[in-house]
This record gives sequence, structure tokens and C-alpha cells, in this order.
Amino acid sequence: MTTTIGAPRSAAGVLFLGWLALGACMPDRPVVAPCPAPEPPATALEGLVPLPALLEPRPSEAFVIGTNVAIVATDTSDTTRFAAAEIAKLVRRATGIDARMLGPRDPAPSTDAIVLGLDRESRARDDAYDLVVSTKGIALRATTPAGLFYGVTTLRQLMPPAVEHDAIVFTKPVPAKVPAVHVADAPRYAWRGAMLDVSRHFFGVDDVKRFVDMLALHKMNRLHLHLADDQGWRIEIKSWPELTKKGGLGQVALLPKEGAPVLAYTQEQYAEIVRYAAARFVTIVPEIDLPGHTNAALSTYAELNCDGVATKPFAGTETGFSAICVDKDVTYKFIDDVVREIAALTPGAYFHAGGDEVKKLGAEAYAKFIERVQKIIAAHGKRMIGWDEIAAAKLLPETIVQHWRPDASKELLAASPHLLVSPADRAYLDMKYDPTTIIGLDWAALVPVQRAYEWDPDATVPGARPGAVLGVEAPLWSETTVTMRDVEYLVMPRLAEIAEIGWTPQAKRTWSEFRVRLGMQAPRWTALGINFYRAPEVPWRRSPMNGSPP
Ligand code: TNX
Repeated sequence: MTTTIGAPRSAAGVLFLGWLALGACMPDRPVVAPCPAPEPPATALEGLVPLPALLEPRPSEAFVIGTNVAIVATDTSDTTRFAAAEIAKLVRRATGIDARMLGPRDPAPSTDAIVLGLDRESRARDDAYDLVVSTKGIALRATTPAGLFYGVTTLRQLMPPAVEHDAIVFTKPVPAKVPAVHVADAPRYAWRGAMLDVSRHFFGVDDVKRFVDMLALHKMNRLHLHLADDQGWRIEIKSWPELTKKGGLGQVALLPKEGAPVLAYTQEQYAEIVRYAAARFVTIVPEIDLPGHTNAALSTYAELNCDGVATKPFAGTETGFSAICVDKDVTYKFIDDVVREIAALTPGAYFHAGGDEVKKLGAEAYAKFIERVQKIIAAHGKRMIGWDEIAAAKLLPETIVQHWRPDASKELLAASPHLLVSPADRAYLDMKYDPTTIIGLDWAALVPVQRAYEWDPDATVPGARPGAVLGVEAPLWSETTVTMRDVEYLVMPRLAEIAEIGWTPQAKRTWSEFRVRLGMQAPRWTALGINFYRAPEVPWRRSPMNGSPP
């Protein structure tokens, strides 16, 4: 029998219809108010992104974290102590329980212990870790400090999403379950990165830290900061102080005005970002884009222009029109000063010199310039990275070419000994998801979530030398992203997809399986307050906290 609903004849009827309109359902009257299909039971193992190289679940077993739990550090290194404190934090957030903290000399409990430490003798691969969860307890061992951190991150994703929220008060302890499993894991690539363009729109220290947090949650280890472009110069250079004081006042759609706030990092703030990232095993890669994308410098210091006349500040989004004067000595003095100051603040091995989209220079002058800049960077102890245009120059053996143009010369790229791959039609986080996306660009492609996932970095440069591909990097260009909410919307979930591409063996990745694990991230990301895009292709889990409904 079917039931039809006519106009309500009573106040009760009105209330009933209002209740239906609010989305309530009636399990025993599905025709009146059908309930959404129940979510299939989830196992916490499905919460792991990136997927570990080896995962052996024991479906019916779990370790229950209860009031007796102890955390045992098997060595006295700072790394292990730090990791133990991180696990204690997870335990507290999941259960409200303060774990007993034990060291290598304390008698080891035979049950209810989370035991962790470094195993430097192991011959496992770099940054590998081994995690065993059984009914008796948890054991985590790693070959390197980063490996230990990745093991803790896996444990974090095996715990309930409540661990992401630091304001939960427990009136009594609530034991939490960690599913039994053996994970033996190591990354596919050494370079798993993202880029944030802080020039087109500026993002302050707290925003960058939030970005680092999103990387660390997915075991990514490089943050490339695009620190200077036509619209603004974002890092203090003490020997050229006007770069930020004058060249850091504007951004896209905001022409600089005297007295406006400086949109740039002081050297202390940059150092703080470097430290925050390092504590999460993320290396900062600074970029000063040269010789093009230099209008912020050219409008600030007249002498960097061939005609000695400062250009006008620029708040648009076109590219390719600016070029620093490659024929003047002062240009190389300027570059030397900038590289020296930034290199001194940057413990990481890399300096990115841009090199893209120069429409104002001939091929020969361009190559000569790149070769000269390369030497300056080497003299300051750093390894140069450049966008794929630099492949046309004579490169030093260590220089890294970052592939971004889908139509870049495959022969030149194949000849490059070190490659980072960021194909714009797959890996650019600023591409729109579909035609309805209201922010983002579409010059390379629309990049829906399945397209962002289904590609192989090793296959992007046919004929590349074996081992040449160091890894993947996903850039977020910020022409259209004004706030961190905008950034998060374009970045998530595609950042998590890039993380898995960089971490998980290619043969283990399939979209149909991945989309389920991706959907499992919704409660965690919601607890973290991340404004992620609810792609309709993904079965997002309902979240225990507010967020836009799936
Ligand atoms: C191309 S990618 C650029 C950037 C733009 C980006 C927008 C690259 C090396 N150059 O200057 O911001 O496209 O997607």
C-alpha cells in the first residue's frame, strides 16, 4: 500500500510535514519518509591515507586503550621522547586518559603498553617504520626520526577522529579501540610536496602553519613557498629593505598604498615557519622567481631595470611581461644578496630560482642567465631547482627540473638527471574541479578528484632516466584564493590524493578502493575545521561535528 500526503488538515499535520522537511526519516514507513541507506560498517583501517606499502589487518581483534595504558620509549633520543609525547596526546584526546610514561630502564609491562623507538641498525629503507597492533598492545619501530613520525601519524589515523579536536573534556575515561594490524611501510618517493603561492595573495604565519599541518597529516615532506612574483615580495631582505617595505604592500586586486600594512614575513617569522615545518619533518623550499615574475622588485628598485626606470606596481594576473635586467652587474649583486640571506635562514638543501614564463628574453640570454644564477646558488651551498623551462640551459649535475607544462619538451626533460613532477593538468591545485567551481583557474584542465588521483609520476616523462623522478609536488597558485578557506577548498581533498601518489606503490592504487578511504577522512577533516570540497564522486562519511553536509 502506498501512502499519499495531501494538504495538512491539522496543526499536527503541519508539524509532521515540518519534521519531514527537516530531513527526519521513518525506518518502518519508508514510503512516507525514506531513510538514507545505512553507511556500511567502517573499519578504522579504512581511514589510512596514504595507503601503507604493506597492511595486514586482523579484522576481529583490537587493542583497547584503557586506564592502565603505558607508553614505553625504548631509547633516550629526543626523537623518541617527542614521538612518545605525541602518542600521549593522542591517547588523552581519544580517551581522556593520561598514560604512564616509561623509559628504557623501567620494568616493561607485558600488556597494555605502547612501545616505541628507533632501530638504527635496521636495513629497512629510509623513513621506513613497522607498526604492530595486537590485543596486548602496540609496538612501533622506525629507521629514522621521520619514519617514527610517520608511524605515529599512521597510529593517529587509526584512532577516532576525536583525536583531532583539542578541546574535548572527558568527565570520565572512555576506552578507545585501535584495530589489530601489522603495517610495514616506507614512502615510494623521497619528495612529496606542495607549493603555496604567497605572492599573488599573501598568507600569514598561522595560515602557513595550517598548511604544514595538512601536509604532515598525509606524510608529505616538502613545502615550497613561492615568495616573490609580480604582485608582491614576501620575505624581508635586510640588504635590500625596500623589497618588502614597498614591494610587499600590494597583491592581486590591491595596488600598494603608502602606509598600508606590509604583507610579508620578517626574517624571524620565516625562521618560525621553518622551525614549525621541521618539527613535522617538512622541509621548506624557498622560491624567488627569476628572471621573469619580478615586477615587485622592478617597481621597488629602479636600478634592476635595463632603462633604470622603476616599473609601475602590478595588481593583475597576467604573466610573462616582466624581466630583471640580465646585462647589469647590479642584478647579480642583488641575486647574490637575496640568495645569501634566504639560504642562511633555510636549513633545507634547496633553493628554487623559478625560471618560468619569460617572454621578454631571447633563448640565449635566458640560458646564460640561468647558468649564472645556478652558480650563485651553488656558492651559497644550495641545490638549484627551476621550472621546466630551465631544461634548455646547461645545468649543473645536481640541479632539479620541475616539470609543469603539459606540452614541455619531453626530450629535454628526459635528458634531465633530476626531476620533480607537477603536471599542471593533474597536479595543479588551483585548477577548478568542474565548470561550476567559483574559484580557481582552468587553463591547463578541469581537475576533478578522480583525474587528480589516476596518474603515475614515473610515466609523465617517457624515457626519463631510471630514478630521475625524485617525487611529486602539487602547486597552489593563489590568483583567485583570497582567504585560507579558499585555499583549503581547492587543496582538499586533492592534496591527500597527491600524498598517496607520492607514498603508495603504484600497483596498490585504484580509484574504486581509494574513494572509500578518502570518504573516511570527512569526520577527521571536519574535526580539524578544514573547508574541504565535498566532491560528489566520493562517499563522504557523516561527521560527528558540524561541517557543510556532504
Ligand atoms: C603558470 S606554473 C605559472 C604561474 C601561474 C599559474 C597559474 C608556473 C611555473 N607559472 O605563474 O600562477 O600558471 O595556474
